[in-house]
Amino acid sequence: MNFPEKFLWGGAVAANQLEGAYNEDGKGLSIQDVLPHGLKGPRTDVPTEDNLKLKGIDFYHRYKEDIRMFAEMGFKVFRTSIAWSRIFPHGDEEEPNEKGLQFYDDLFDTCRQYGIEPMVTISHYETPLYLAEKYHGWTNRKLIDFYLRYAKTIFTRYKDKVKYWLTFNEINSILESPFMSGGIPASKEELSEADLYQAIHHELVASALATKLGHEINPEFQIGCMVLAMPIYPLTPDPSDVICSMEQNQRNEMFLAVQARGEYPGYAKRYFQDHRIHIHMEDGDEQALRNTVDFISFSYYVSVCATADPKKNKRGEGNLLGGVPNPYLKSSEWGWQIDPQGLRYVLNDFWDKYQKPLFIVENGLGAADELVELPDGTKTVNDDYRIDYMREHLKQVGEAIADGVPVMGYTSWGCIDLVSASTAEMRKRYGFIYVDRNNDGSGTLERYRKKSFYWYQHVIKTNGREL
Ligand code: BGP
Repeated sequence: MNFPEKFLWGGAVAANQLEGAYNEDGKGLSIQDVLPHGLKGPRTDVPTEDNLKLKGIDFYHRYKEDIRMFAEMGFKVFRTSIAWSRIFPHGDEEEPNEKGLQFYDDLFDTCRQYGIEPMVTISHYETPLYLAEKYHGWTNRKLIDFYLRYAKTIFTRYKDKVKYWLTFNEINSILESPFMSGGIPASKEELSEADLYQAIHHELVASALATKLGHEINPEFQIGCMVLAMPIYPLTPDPSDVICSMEQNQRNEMFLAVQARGEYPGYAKRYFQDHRIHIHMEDGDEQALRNTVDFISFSYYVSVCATADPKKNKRGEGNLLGGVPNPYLKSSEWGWQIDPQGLRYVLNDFWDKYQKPLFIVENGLGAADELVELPDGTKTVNDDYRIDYMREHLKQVGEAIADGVPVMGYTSWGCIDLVSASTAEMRKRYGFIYVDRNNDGSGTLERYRKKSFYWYQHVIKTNGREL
């Protein structure tokens, strides 16, 4: 496989899923601190002990050791998020929390020491809880100002340390999870489509204005959008299924179209009209949206199908969006269907439509690993299944590059084991590094190199020539 010379190999995480230290050094509560069971269970009023994220994998205190291990694998880039509530504990303060800023100074300095380029997600499912409770999250236009104040603070502070920025993690997942994704304290069923799309509009304006602001602060910044990419294939060649899949794809992809092209596409305007959705726009919003991103980043785990036939329209497991299972594909232990070729498809599709460089910022296999002891006493995980998964996906990235798609890099999800987002458990592991922590909260937090650690190290060393 021929990967470009400067290809950015690395791994990705999110603050709330690994840092822990949920109330240290002035950090405020985030929505994750009251979601002990992820999307699968109810919210609590206050943080409760069964919430594994409160301690995470204690990255807040152990990041130096962890980054050293990433460097040992040869990472060129490390994607993490800044926990918004470390910088602005409530979200609406005038002044930031210095101790929170200091933590990320140290973290980025450590990355740079090892020649690892940090990539920062500004908002990764961790809106300050106060903004959710007091302002009803992104349904409130005031969130645009709070977000921009936060963005300005971190852009200015880290302008010489961070070059790559992503505005919102999986921005389109708000369609399914308004609370986790948009800080809106309501379920999908409770929220009207008018309020949902108003919140989306606020996020899109915020993302565009942050892109503009970032470029003013440092013209060298590379600022990307981040979407959940999930091709929706027609379940059969019946033209009604084809149109059904087209419309469902458009619903997810509208976010990308606005951020990459700078305006709402025709199909979105039609959708708003047909569904009597009136988005309240203020003067200057349309102009603001024209600040398009420098590149497109996305997560890719699954593909699904769509059908116009109500009898066959049965939703399967998998990812935050989801759809009808594909009869040709196998699933992971958590029911997520595995489709390496779908990644080549997405890369080609996005490049053809938007003509912006692409970055795969999440991909990987969540599996229950078994820690075993080798004769020499060291412990490891023989995760050949993870290696197979990643090899097959990387082959397809190579195919897309051969198709002429400009791919900037690849950061595998959860490069070190962390708490899962949808189910908030430790048992579902993605890492090259095993962390001794279990669903019941027990464990020493020791780190162990899995077999995939050495495999990925070799992939990076050979720049993907040997997978
Ligand atoms: C994406 C999120 C991540 C992440 C990943 C895996 O949707 O951006 O935060 O966790 O999916 O999902 P899970 O942790 O539920 O297995």
